[in-house]
Amino acid sequence: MARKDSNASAERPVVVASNRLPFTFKHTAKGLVREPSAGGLVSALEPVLRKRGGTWVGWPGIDVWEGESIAARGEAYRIRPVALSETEVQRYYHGFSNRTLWPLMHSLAPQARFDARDFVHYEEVNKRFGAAAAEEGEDAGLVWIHDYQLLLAPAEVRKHLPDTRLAFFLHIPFPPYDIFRLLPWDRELLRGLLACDLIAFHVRSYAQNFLDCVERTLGARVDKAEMLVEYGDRSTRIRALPLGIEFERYEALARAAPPPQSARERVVLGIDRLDYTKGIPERMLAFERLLELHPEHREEVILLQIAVPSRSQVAEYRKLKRELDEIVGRINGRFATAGWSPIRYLYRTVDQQRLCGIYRDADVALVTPLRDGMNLVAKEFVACQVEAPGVLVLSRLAGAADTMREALMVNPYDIDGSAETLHRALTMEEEERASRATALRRRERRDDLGAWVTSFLEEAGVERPTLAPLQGADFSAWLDNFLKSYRLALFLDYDGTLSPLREHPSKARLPPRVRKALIACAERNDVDVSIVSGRSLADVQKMVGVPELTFAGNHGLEIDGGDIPHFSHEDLVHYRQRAEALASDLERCEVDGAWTEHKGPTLTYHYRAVPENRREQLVEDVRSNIVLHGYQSRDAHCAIEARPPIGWDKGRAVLHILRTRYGPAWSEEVRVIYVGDDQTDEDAFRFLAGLSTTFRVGSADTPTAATRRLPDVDAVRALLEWLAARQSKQS
Ligand code: ADQ
Repeated sequence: MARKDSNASAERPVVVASNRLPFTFKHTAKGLVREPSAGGLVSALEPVLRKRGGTWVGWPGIDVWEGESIAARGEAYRIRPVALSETEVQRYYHGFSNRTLWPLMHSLAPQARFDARDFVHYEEVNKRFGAAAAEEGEDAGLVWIHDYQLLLAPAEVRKHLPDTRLAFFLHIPFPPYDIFRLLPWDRELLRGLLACDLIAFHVRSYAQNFLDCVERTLGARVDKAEMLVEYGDRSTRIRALPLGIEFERYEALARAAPPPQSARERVVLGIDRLDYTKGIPERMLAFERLLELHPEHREEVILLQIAVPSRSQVAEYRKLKRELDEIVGRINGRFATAGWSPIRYLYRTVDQQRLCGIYRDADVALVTPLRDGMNLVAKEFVACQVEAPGVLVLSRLAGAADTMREALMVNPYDIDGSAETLHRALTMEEEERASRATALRRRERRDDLGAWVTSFLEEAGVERPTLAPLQGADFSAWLDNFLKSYRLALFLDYDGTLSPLREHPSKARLPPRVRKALIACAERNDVDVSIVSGRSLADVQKMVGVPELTFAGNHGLEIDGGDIPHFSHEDLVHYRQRAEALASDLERCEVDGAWTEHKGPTLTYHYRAVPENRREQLVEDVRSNIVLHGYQSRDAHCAIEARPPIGWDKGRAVLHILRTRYGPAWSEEVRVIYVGDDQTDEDAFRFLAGLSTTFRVGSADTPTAATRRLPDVDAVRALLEWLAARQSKQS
């Protein structure tokens, strides 16, 4: 059993962030009235917040407050409203959340709309949610973010709170890779989530889809057996934690509900938000088919469909409403008799007490979503079976089908099959009904909402996950097929890649084991090693100390080594003098802890040892000085590079080496691997995309064009050792 972590102590406050606050607000004659939301999740999380203290961050639904968090009246926790502008409601909420993510995550791709303007607002609002949660979460033991509206918020929280425990629960399905990759922003969303320590889904197949997506889309390292992901320097635990309901409350409400008014007809029940994922038209068609195939049910059975109005601002929902009105009219017109109409359709919400009575008295619950994260209606129906047991007919495409095995399963797209299953449910003997209901009820009572909260908090509280260190098998899986028996051109950055970053560049010595692995690679007759660095050529040659390699210094402006003629970019001559003038200006900007590194045509201003609060102004001054001298400034790790505005970078330097050494058809001769940790390596990653395998080392915070990430210098060493020892057909 993994150990608990003190950072995530059960005593410390919790911050919950969800799209909506746990209240609804109404403007009335008496002013603003606040009513608690009835949702099950709210009742499950409130006790945790009351016990541990903390804050609920969310959108109040209407324009209530700006900014400041306020204590919720009568509550032991605070609420922090996040205000949304009208445009944000349209684009973040109705747009990206409900028109893009909702259909796509439910694998209903043709319904999804992709609009970059929606995504811009989604990003913006997520940042605001993340920043608010981080502000509230400074002393928190856990920040817990909910659902698809906030997929990017974790990355923002992580920026501000690098050590706080951060967990996420997705209430809807996570689709297979082939669907998720339709999203133009798939990488961004996955990266946003991977800032978490724990990401939980309702069922295992969603967790597996997610693992598959991060592996194939981001090149993250995945341990499928342990359900762990490593992405750069961060690891995330992935879990399936099926949500439960407040079983005993539903059961008690069902017992207390008034008896049915008349027992004239048997009832097949459908209860949903009016949503195209819920398969309501399919359900009605299956009921129609039942009446065709088994006329004995005519005038005996009705379909009672109660649909809560939902998202009527989205066109697809209004279309569905019209479609249902039409289907109900047609079926009722076709079968109704003087005293009986087959479908009773109510377009409204029903209070919980009444709802539980309806659940109790129904003979069959027909739950037929085309896709559903979990589906709580199935569970609520089961909890309310306190008298003659009814039968649950459940779509195999609902998350609930994973555990509610005793239900009669249907494929909602198979109308005939659903009709036959419905017939079976309506004609099932009491003994079988009772056996199935007992088993279902036992499980839902045990795995109720409280049990879910407990297991989520337990999973969120265990020590940060770590994957086993990278091994030969990982590299084999990634590279065997790529390398085959080709010659390998291996390009490596120096600082932060081969050698850990240090306060001062002169201290960044090459670790002896890395040098040994480098030499072993270079000694192979099918590997050519090049070091590509921002240091000056002489400096990087000295630091590496393996003269037989090829070196590209000053981001490739100077190249030397091996069989390649010495290269110095022809435009450099124009910049020697200017570099000196810039150097003396930069030296004038030096404050305590800052210094300027002279690298011939380029310069680097280092500020690693400058206190955080002095950096912003300093960086601005340095940048404008660089630009004044006609140089380009580029951010590096606690440093600013000044480079002459020559159209040359690490990518072009790599191309120069490849063409010079192997000729214009180099891509047919060699396989290329490039490993780097820096923003300047991104030039090479972009240039080599599709032509090579590239690795970005270190923090997962910055986006990368690299194929994969490696956590640190040790992982780079492991890669070099594997490359050196690899069996190649040639050798
Ligand atoms: P929803 O899509 O909203 O939730 P569901 O799980 O079925 O779907 O929950 C619906 C809730 O609304 C139930 O509690 C139900 O009682 C209530 N409800 C439905 N119709 C009603 C009516 N006419 N009157 C009153 N109440 C009504 C999302 C995901 C689900 C996931 C939940 C929780 O889509 O798959 O199960 O979150 O994670």
